[in-house]
Amino acid sequence: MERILIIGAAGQLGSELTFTLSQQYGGDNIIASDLNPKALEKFEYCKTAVLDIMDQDAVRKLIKDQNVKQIYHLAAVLSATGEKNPRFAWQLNMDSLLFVLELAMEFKMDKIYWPSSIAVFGPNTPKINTPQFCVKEPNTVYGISKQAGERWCEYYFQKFGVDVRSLRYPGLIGYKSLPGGGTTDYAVDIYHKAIAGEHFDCFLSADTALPMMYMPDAIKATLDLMHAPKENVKIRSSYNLAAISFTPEEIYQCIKTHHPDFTISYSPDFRQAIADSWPDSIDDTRAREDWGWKHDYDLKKMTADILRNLPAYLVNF
Ligand code: NAD
Ligand code: AKB
Repeated sequence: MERILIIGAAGQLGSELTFTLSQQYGGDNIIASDLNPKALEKFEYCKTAVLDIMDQDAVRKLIKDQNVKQIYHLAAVLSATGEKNPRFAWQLNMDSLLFVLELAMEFKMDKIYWPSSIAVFGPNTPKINTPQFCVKEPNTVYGISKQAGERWCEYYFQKFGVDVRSLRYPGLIGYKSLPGGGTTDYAVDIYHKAIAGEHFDCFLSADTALPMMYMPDAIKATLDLMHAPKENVKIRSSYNLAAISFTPEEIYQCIKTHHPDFTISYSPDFRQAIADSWPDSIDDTRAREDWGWKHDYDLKKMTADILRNLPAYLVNF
């Protein structure tokens, strides 16, 4: 039996991607792995493994023992946390990707998935409808690691034929796990505050527009890309991907239509500079043309869905 390994499965993206992969391939064929043993308890429907991606012997052993043929490598330090310990962020984000790409060659893997981010863009990038190919010059360690990672993915594809696929996600918004240290994560936290009946103090200014996406759309995009015929995946660095763009004030006003007493204040901190260096909106024409990407959720539909479903999840946090 050929298996799929998810590294960093217990995070925001992995928690939901692992569930859908288990539905598609059967839980016996999916191994959810993470550094955090406690967080793996939620995966009762698939195999699990406590695994540090930096422990090369342990990763090799698991791949061999379990006949792993696909890897979704999600473990990373995100933008805001990365700035607190840049050398560690570089080491984890870069060394782990290069290791996974080497493993793909060593074990003749079918496919690898590795997410990039809008953090590859920087202050000199066109801000509106940012094109697929343009000046990048990221100025966070997270963005630098994602840009370098994209170059390595394309290199391993062209030089060694590794079938590695990637998306430049915008800020991902889900309600099934807690924020993981990103600049866009205010848009996750704000729903928790609204449901709890608490005031929300936003670390970005009211008018900071950023590209965002609801998690079900992100899962759909990821699996559409991974299931696309190889010849349709024409970009081997990473695809621009877009759904919605909004500001903190716009998401607040949308939540307020459900919770009229909800209040907000704005206290921009170091994350404001990170957000200011990123695009307001993204042109994802290539993803739409090459493998048929289409998003389902706008701000209104996403907000209604989160506010309807989050209360039932809160007992698990
Ligand atoms: P997250 O921080 O929520 O989850 C990361 C997971 O990796 C955590 O469960 C953590 O325990 C695990 N991990 C950390 N170090 C590890 C190690 N050494 N070995 C094994 N596991 C380790 O992150 P996320 O939001 O789920 O993001 C997943 C991926 O998607 C990342 O590569 C991130 O850069 C990318 N991405 C996320 C977003 C977003 O908005 N969430 C946007 C763009 C790109
Ligand atoms: C972050 O804010 O760091 C992430 C991302 C956009 O990559 N959510």
